[in-house]
Amino acid sequence: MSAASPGTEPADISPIAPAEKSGSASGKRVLLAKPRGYCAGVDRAVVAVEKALELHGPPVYVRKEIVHNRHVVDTLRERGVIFVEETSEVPEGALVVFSAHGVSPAVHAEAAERNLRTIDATCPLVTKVHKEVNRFAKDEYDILLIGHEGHEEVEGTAGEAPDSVQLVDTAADVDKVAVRDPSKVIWLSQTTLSVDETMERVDQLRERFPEIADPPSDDICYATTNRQVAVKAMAGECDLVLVVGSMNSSNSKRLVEVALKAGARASYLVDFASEVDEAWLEGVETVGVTSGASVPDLLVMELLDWLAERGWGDVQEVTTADEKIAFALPREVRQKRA
Ligand code: 0CH
Ligand code: SF4
Repeated sequence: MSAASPGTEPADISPIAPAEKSGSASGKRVLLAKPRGYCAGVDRAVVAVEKALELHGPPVYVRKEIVHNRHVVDTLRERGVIFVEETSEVPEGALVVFSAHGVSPAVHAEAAERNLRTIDATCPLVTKVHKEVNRFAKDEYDILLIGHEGHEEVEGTAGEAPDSVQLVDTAADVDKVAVRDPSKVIWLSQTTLSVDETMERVDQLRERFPEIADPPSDDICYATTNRQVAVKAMAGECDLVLVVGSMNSSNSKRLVEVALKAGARASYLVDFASEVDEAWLEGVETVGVTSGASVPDLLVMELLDWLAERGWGDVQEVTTADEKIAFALPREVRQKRA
């Protein structure tokens, strides 16, 4: 995996806002990670729902949260989206969008049985992992899927070939795995994991199965990797790292863990600036700020305003990558776009 040791690349640090008198004089500053926030898959999924609302009018049903972000979900709900847990809750013939995290073939089949009109907003990089599962299951491999138990993405991915896939979440799971032929084993992963922890899990798997094959290309996606590289580059200089993101967002939670491991003295996940506890700022000079891949940058700007009001107005952006990836919208909303 090419991203096994992120954090070693040089970071470009540049001021993006003039230092406030109170901030710079007191040593108070903010390091703002770049890249942060929306990835191409999230942007595509959210725009797909917005287009569905425009084209078909409310209600538009969405199975599960379109992305794991409270603000995004609440905003779309206000605009007429009805979020459901399962397609069985969607009225016959209605329009349902599948979330960015992907769904299993069983969910597609159930939607077809109920004559639902569907828009699949699964990120193409999640679909890529689904295809890998299919390919290796056909070749009779045992697939060890590293990921978080109960997470929607691994449910969808494992559902491609449930008899061939075993989930490996904790270190203890490594001992539980049983394979048919140790020379035909491959590991794949959820797209939004900690890069370093995943490689630890792979090392443990390789101790048990020395011939285990690596994925044909990285499953942890570019966005997850880049956000971890950026937070690593600044964490060592930070007394506190604030990560904007929701509690059920795997990639956002990983940013807190990565920040702490990379040397931040403290780190917290907040949905909104209003959730920051002023006590966290006691004795703090440098505050790092970043956000998960499902977080609109508006929420980060609100946090920067909140910090500026308290003396942290000197903001320097720490840039470790320039992302230019964009995905075409799902066919159903793309065709009618013009
Ligand atoms: O990080 P997770 O997978 O929990 O999801 P999110 O916060 O909605 O971020 C977008 C990732 C979507 C699928 O890879
Ligand atoms: Fe796609 Fe990665 Fe974004 Fe998930 S985090 S939606 S895999 S680009």
